[in-house]
Amino acid sequence: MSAPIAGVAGIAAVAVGAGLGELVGALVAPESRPFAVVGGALIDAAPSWAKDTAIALFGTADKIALLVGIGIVAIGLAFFAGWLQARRPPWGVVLVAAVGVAGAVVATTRADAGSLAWVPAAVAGGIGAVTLWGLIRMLRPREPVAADGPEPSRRAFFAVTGVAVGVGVLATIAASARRAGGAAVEAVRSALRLPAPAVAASPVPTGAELDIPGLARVVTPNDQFYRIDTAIIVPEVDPADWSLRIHGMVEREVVLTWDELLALPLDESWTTLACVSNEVGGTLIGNAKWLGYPIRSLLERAQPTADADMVLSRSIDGFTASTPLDVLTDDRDAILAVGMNEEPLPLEHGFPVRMVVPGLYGYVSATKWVTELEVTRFDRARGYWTDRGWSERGPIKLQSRIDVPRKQQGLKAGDTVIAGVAWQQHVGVTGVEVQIDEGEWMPARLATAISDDTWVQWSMPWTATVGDHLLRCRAISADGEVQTSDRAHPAPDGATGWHERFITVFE
Ligand SMILES: Nc1nc2c(c(=O)[nH]1)N[C@H]1C(S)=C(S)[C@@H](COP(=O)(O)O)O[C@H]1N2
Ligand SMILES: [Mo]
Repeated sequence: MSAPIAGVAGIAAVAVGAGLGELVGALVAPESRPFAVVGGALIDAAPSWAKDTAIALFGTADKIALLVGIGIVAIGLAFFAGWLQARRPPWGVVLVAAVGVAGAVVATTRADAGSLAWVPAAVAGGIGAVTLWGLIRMLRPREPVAADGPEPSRRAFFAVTGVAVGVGVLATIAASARRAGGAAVEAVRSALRLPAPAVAASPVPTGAELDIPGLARVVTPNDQFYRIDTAIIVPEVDPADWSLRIHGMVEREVVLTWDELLALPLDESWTTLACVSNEVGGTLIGNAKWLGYPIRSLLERAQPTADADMVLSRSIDGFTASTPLDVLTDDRDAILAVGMNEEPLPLEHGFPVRMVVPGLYGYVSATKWVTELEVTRFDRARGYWTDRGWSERGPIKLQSRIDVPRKQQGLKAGDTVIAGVAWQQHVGVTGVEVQIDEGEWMPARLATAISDDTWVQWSMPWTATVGDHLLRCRAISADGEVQTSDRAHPAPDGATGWHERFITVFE
């Protein structure tokens, strides 16, 4: 039998196995669906340069890219298993079964594994192996080959192969539909009414929103807010099941339930979140009005011991962030947030509860789906990304970005505007300067900042002349620091350098 046909048998067998594994997973152990387990394990195993590259290449579509990558590798492996089973039975079947067993083992080691975590991968491996065995057996000639047309077993082979692929595809579709249809937590979320704030945030000051087309809005709508996390499947945490445990180096352990949290006086605050992976000029940053309870007040209840210097926050899916204790206990708005722009947190932004800490990159502060605060020391515990080569501390660096004129837009000569945003959360920005064609730095007009914890818009009128131009910007902080021109990559603690943009102006 030919290698391609045996390979197709392998792909069909793996398709039906994986599809049914996904479907069974959607029914009994949604967090442990085969693709999610493999994707999650790969994300956790990936070194920091791989995260960096993935985000640089695919941005917030990095997880879709990963799943496509896993799919391609799975197809290659399946083809090989088919070929192997035809050449050296039973090794193709053994390979498929072994991958299933390995998947089942990995599934049980994931942070969010339930007692049935091993089932989806076991189903996938089992069905894949049996199907492969049967398909390759059908291809073995047992009767004399008929004179005209393909032998009957071969026709049956193609029929069964087609059915297997079809079942695999349908099961995968059914699995995703089941997830969408079974979004019970989303229903809980949309029915939820958050309490009114005890202390409301000041409204967006007049003059904070310059309203320039193409310029990032000063308040980022939730559905446009960047999303970065290691979760292949967005965790679905029912508030009724949620609790937060504060433990470790504390005088007394504190456990807080959802109802207890909502009964506390909640404050609103404006904070601009930023990702350490944001390149100069990048868009992994957004500003929102958050509603939540000061972490400081919770820590007061728990009473950290004198030698503690860090809080390791942990999410339901095992992500951890190391936040300096003094940042969580000073007067800034470091909160356990339940609301984002006057709504409950969207699921992908950490529903029901996340941390928001002004001034620190998200990877050391903004734990979504948070369930645990362990008071500890930097020399005793490390956060998720620190284990992967990023710094244990991540204060946000002074940065600015040009939003308009846009790169793609063919600009016409004449009066126009250069505009963008600048930020250094919890320090504040006092100026932005613009340089055109390597000339003198000129002060831009700074919009009114909402607060030192948020980014600020800036603009500068420009009479654009025909030809190519190089625009640059740099920010000046409230500390008097001038944004450095030194270029640094995001790893290990945030990108630096000036954002620049080449613009061609037409007549
Ligand atoms: N549970 C969990 N929380 C997390 C992460 C994660 O991977 N898992 N990523 C962090 C990082 S790196 C960033 S930049 C912010 C992003 O928050 P957002 O997706 O709401 O914008 O979440 C942080 N909180
Ligand atoms: Mo991040």
